[in-house]
Amino acid sequence: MIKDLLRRQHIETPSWAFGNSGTRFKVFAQPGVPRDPFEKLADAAQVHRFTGVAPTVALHIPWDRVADYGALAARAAELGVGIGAINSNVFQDDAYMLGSVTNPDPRVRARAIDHLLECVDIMDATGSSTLKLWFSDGTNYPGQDDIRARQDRLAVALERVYARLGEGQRFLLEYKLFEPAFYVSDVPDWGTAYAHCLRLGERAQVVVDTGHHAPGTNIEFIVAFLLREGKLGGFDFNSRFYADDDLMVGAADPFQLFRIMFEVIGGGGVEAEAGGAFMLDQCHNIEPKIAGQIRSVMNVQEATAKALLVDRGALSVAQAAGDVLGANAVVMDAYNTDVRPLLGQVRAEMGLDPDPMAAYARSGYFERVRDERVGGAPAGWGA
Ligand code: RM4
Ligand code: MN
Repeated sequence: MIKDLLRRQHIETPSWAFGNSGTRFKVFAQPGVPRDPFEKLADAAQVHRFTGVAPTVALHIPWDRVADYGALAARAAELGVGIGAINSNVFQDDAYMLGSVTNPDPRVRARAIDHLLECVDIMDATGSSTLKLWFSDGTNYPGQDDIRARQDRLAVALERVYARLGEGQRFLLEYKLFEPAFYVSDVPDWGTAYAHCLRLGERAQVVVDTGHHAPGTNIEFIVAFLLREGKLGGFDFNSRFYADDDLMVGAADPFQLFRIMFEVIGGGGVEAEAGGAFMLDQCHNIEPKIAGQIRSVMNVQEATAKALLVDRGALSVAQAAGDVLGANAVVMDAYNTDVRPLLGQVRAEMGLDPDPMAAYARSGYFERVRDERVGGAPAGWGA
């Protein structure tokens, strides 16, 4: 059963992870970086080739704008991957300085809504079922704008997008505590996202970006609660030491990732039918990108395998008996198990190399694209 779930696990890679990224101080250019969305798909296909569990790629619009989305989807299929969530981007135009869908200027709001609707058109053209909405909207200073009016504007925009969704489509509303807004964020936390989604209906769900909370926030509680309400649409996985660091998931706190997966499994969210999207949302600023994605996928697999190993029967008995130490020991036993041999076996049974990092390094793919991809503009933030 455990092996079966691990084989069927589905982790989505983000197209933007393959482009150059950085901080506000510097974007370091790396060799071999894709120049267009087609090359990003080729890199994402490598992650799937060596892990076997990363069959879809999320797009970011306009970074991944192409003339023919049908052709992009067809190329993905040729490469053995599919198009995952469409991520809208209403945070990089000058027009959005004071917000997008919550901007005090109705013309800016209309422009932002048009973009969100265009993203649904792209879902239609690519066969994507999921729209991910993240708004950088907010204010920097007390009094700058009316908090309640901004909520009203947000609600109107979400209604418009919700009404446009077709059969089998949904949107995920993402929250973030702060940044780029430093005083009020219009969707700062899961409660705000949840309340908006609840008003709209089943096709609106919350997405938990693990880097978007205040330090010390108990993310696994949020996961357990949203799953119970049928409102957990998925994850943007990454890890952080300080704020929204977008580091490789499981790098900063593998125990937290395990605790999250433990709640996901407990709530039935690991099964494909539950519809949760397990997406990576990361930036590999200083490490090689494809290998960074492979490592991230493996980190999620390891946390999942450990969480699957928890002896739920023994745990229930200990919990019912009020055996605090016994219950905790059941969970810690699973966490402290080295699951790497098990995952190696699973991969071998899938016809893969048990060591994806080494297999990728041996494949020569990086050297090939490094030599081939000369000229053109490397993809990155804003491209
Ligand atoms: C945002 C948010 C979105 C992601 C962008 C790149 O902070 O996490 O999900 O699409 O970054
Ligand atoms: Mn995110």
